[in-house]
Amino acid sequence: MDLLNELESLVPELERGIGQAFSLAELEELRVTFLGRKGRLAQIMTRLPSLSPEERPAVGQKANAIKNSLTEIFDARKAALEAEKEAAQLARFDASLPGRAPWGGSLHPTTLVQEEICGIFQKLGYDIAVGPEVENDYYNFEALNMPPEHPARDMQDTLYITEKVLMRTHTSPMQVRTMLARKPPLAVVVPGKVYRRDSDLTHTPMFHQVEGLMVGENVSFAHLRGTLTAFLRGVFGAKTQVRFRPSFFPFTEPSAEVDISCCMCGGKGHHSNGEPCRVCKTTGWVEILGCGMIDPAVFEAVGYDPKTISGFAFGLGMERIAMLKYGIGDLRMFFENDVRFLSQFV
Ligand code: 2U9
Repeated sequence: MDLLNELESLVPELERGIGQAFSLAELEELRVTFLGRKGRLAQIMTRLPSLSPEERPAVGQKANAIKNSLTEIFDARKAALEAEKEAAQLARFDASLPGRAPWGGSLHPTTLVQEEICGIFQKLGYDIAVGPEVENDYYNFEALNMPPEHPARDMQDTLYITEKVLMRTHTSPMQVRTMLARKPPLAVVVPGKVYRRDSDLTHTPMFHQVEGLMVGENVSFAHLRGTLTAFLRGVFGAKTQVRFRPSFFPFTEPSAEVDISCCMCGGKGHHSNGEPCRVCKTTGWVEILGCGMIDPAVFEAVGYDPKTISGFAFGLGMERIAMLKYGIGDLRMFFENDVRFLSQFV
């Protein structure tokens, strides 16, 4: 019987074809040729009606068996080809290679300096306070012994919002707020952003300050010197030399500016190869902060009695500290957020 023979011949034919199918795509082509809707098996089955009713059941059963055989052969080859493909991929995979580390973030140098400075003062018993960047004229100037028309207001070119509302030019207004809210003795440091109408290679309209004050009975200039010397040695190393020069600020009297021995050349003014030090301009010293004894007029503004209460205050720019500590030569680096720069601080 022709149909039965034809059906049976499909199995060896597929086996021959499969022996030459080396890819999953070729295998799929074969599957369509043999088992597809218009494939070899389907075509043979279209002739089933030409058989006599007695012959049909046997041919039908045979067709089913052949279909199962074809499917089995096909599935086995498919599994083998897939296993080969995976083995080839694994052969290219080197499990001994180091893994790709996930990209880690890092803290901005200003943040690092802020955390270090605040940490040192916290250990000395100071509280941390933060306040508004948009301030009233009163807290930023008037309470700090700078009445309207005071020439000291020209020292800081201010970003005004209205006549009486401005971007704070220092963090001092928060210290005024703290003194108004509390009674002495108190010791606080105030870190944060400050704003000035100033923009060139060494000045940005926004920068970061930390200011601090200690207020109580019998707080003296000796306490100021001891505190700031310990603080600066904490940041720049125990061998750091510290010197105080007379200066002027409207809110402190007497006032001083503080220099440290240059951390780039070790205070020598020159590097070991004889090159002149650019950071201290060969002087061996760099200016690092301003300070002084709080002016009696400031105590009066916050309702403290300057006859029984005294205190010291200091202020510094954090970008400047970070530049000296990390040897950063250009202030603009702090504000560009270039990841190649930022990722160096871990
Ligand atoms: C109150 C009273 C006094 C804070 C002080 C300085 C000296 C000072 C500058 C350093 C570099 C600002 O960032 S900078 O440009 N600051 O020199 N600051 S005394 O004195 C105060 C603060 C608050 C109530």
